[in-house]
Amino acid sequence: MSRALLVGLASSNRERWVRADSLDELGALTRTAGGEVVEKLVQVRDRIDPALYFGRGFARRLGELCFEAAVNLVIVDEPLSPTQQRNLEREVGVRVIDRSALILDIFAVHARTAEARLQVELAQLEYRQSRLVGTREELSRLGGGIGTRGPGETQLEVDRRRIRQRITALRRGLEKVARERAVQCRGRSHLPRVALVGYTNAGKSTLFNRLARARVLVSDRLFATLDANTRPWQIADHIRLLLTDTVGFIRHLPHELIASFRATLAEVRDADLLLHLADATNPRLDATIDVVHDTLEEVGASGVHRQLVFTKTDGLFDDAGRARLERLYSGAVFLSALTGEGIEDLKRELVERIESGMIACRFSLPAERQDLVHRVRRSGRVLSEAGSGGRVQLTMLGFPEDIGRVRSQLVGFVGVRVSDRPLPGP
Ligand SMILES: Nc1nc2c(ncn2[C@@H]2O[C@H](COP(=O)(O)OP(=O)(O)OP(=O)(O)O)[C@@H](O)[C@H]2O)c(=O)[nH]1
Ligand SMILES: [Mg+2]
Repeated sequence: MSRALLVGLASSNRERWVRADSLDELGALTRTAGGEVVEKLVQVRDRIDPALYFGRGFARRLGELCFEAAVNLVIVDEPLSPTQQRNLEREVGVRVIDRSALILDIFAVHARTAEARLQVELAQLEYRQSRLVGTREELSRLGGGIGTRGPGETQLEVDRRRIRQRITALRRGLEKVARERAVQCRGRSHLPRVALVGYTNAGKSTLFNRLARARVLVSDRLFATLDANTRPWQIADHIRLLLTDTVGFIRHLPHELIASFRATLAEVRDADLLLHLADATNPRLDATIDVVHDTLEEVGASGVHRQLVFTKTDGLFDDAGRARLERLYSGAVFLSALTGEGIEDLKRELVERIESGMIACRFSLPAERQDLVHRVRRSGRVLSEAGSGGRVQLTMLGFPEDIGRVRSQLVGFVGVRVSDRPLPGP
């Protein structure tokens, strides 16, 4: 069991509180990884020490604290350079890791599907490879001495080559998985795709389960979901869509992870609409929203339409908090996946958005051809239906693909008339 000391740097006294919040989150990450948080400390210092990250006096105090409190792991809240990490370890006397390494560790433990495992391994190797740079002598496990001198491959070079080979193999494996996924998706490609995105623990999987009647893992631990799950969702009689639940984001999500999760995140990039879920009870709510925006940009999904959805409203106890959010984020939907409050609002919003991309079409058919009438009815939503003089008039609203398909099927049938009709109202 790791007994951990969590530390961060604040550039001023004012920034101290921001850092304290961030350390709380680091604490949640630590517990998720199975560690115990012994103490949290912030140093206020106006600049980062290039060699040691913290000031020397502070680092020495950390060492004493580790000894006194039997701490065996120090976790720094921000990314450390390899040099800073090594120097700190020497100064403190216990293992030192940064936020990125901790997140990578959680991903490694939580990865369940074959694809997620490959992606995590790739990210870890790339992280490690970046740490191998410039540490020539130290990583040479053979050390110096007779038999190791002269030209020839050093241990570091062997390590580097092995890592490179494994990275190439992993990339190939992942490309294969991505190709297979693309083939699977082709069959249902014309359905609208809606993806749930958001900060880790925002409640994405809980809402996904409720909407798509799925049973993916929900947990209070961070990064419970590391893969993408897609299910059809019949949101209304005439609208079926594909709903995707996927991996959450966090502050300082290592770039290596974002890069290696490209295939999983393709579901986000290729979506027609993103539902950005934000936990309304999170004390760092605004910061989490910004982080999600930044990460979506990094993922290449900043161009996809977005709808902000505040979750866990059952935990909002004061009206002022909600009023502030309504003012600040107009157009957002509020819901609780636990009580079901607001779910209908979300559905209405989604149906409206989806219908705005649909087209209307008027069909006139001989009444005795009920088979054709049936076929037309199934192509979308019936806006109006009337019968007179042995004929049936149907006005349909549907996806261009579905309406187009039924139109081409009806061509050539005697007595069938089709005409386009503009959508009613704005
Ligand atoms: N009170 C309350 N808790 C909720 C609600 N929705 C989700 N939760 C809880 O929030 C925690 C996280 O839920 P998840 O659905 O796993 O969150 P997630 O966004 O999928 O998280 P990751 O997959 O880890 O990124 C769980 O303990 C849920 O029970 C809600 O509407 N109200
Ligand atoms: Mg989840």
